[in-house]
Amino acid sequence: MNDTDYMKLALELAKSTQGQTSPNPMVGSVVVKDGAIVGMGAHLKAGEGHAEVQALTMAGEKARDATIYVTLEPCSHYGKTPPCADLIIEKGLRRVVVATLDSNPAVAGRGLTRLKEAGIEVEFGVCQKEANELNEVFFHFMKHQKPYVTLKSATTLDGKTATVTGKSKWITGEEAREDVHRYRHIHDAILVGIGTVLADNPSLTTRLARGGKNPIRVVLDRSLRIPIDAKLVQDQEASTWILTTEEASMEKQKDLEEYGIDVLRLPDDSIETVLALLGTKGITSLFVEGGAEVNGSFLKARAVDQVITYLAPKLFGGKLAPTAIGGGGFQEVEDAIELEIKEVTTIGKDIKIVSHVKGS
Ligand code: AOF
Ligand code: ZN
Repeated sequence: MNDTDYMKLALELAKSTQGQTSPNPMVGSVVVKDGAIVGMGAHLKAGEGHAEVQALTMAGEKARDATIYVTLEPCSHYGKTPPCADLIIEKGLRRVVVATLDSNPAVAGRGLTRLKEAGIEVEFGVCQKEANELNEVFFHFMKHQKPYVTLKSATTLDGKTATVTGKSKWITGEEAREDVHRYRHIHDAILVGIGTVLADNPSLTTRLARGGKNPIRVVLDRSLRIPIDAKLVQDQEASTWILTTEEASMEKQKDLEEYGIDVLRLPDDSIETVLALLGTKGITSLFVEGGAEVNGSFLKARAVDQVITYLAPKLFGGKLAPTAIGGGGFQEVEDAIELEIKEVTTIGKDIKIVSHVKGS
């Protein structure tokens, strides 16, 4: 095993915590002494020990003169937990191998500096690309203070989300629908427009065989049209935030609040305002499940970072059958949102395409 092998192991440990560390990054760590692994660990949950703390606790006295591999620069600040750089110094490690920098302004290179100043050998950049990809959401949030936005759609091969008569159950198969639930699990929040609530009465929870975390459910509803008997209001399955405007009735707001729903009034319901609000509330990742109008607003606002498209081998046809992204659209070809395809896979009988918006 060389440096890259150990770092890959640390990356695997980190990856396995996807969906449970927010707003913190996923971080893994391995401690190696005389060619043997003496400790390993991952950061499991915000507020709990960092990856280095877990791995060093396992290593105990063996940490002295050992090498520690960490997928993210060890922290140098007091957050909910004390600085990992200090712990590494105190435990007497000889060498620290780090994949990438922590862009948290409270750290941002200071962790590495502190280790070097203590005379510890620091190796930087092993598996850096993989480490950056792993925590894309965290880095995005640190940079913009706004959630990383993933827009999901499921359509027929001719791009339809329903037939001309509005029938949409089901377009994609079971496997693809289960994949959507995995995305719900790893997101802080899921967002739909009031049109979708009125049309589908969705529950927007995570339903996976082995359980999973429900994202906070966010509904854009500028005049509080949501029915009190909607599942989102009644089921008490997850936190639900309804983003509305001053035009909404106070009385309706009170009715909703009695069910534990958070009604948040915004000066306007532009996507920019919505994302800024979600950012201040610590939402690092947002899964947008439409419908077409809301998807269109996100597109127009150029507020999408990742697009997940499921394509079912079916054709609905029909000029008036809806497509995934509505709204006004762009006038010019040059205005198009340019995507870079990252992954094309088959999932059950369907095709899944993961693409990233260029430059986001
Ligand atoms: C590490 N190792 O495993 C993680 C780090 O509130 P705290 O104390 O948990 O600090 C959270 C910040 O610490 C987080 O924003 C990020 O900068 C860093 N996360 N650092 O050395 C870890 N999870
Ligand atoms: Zn730390």
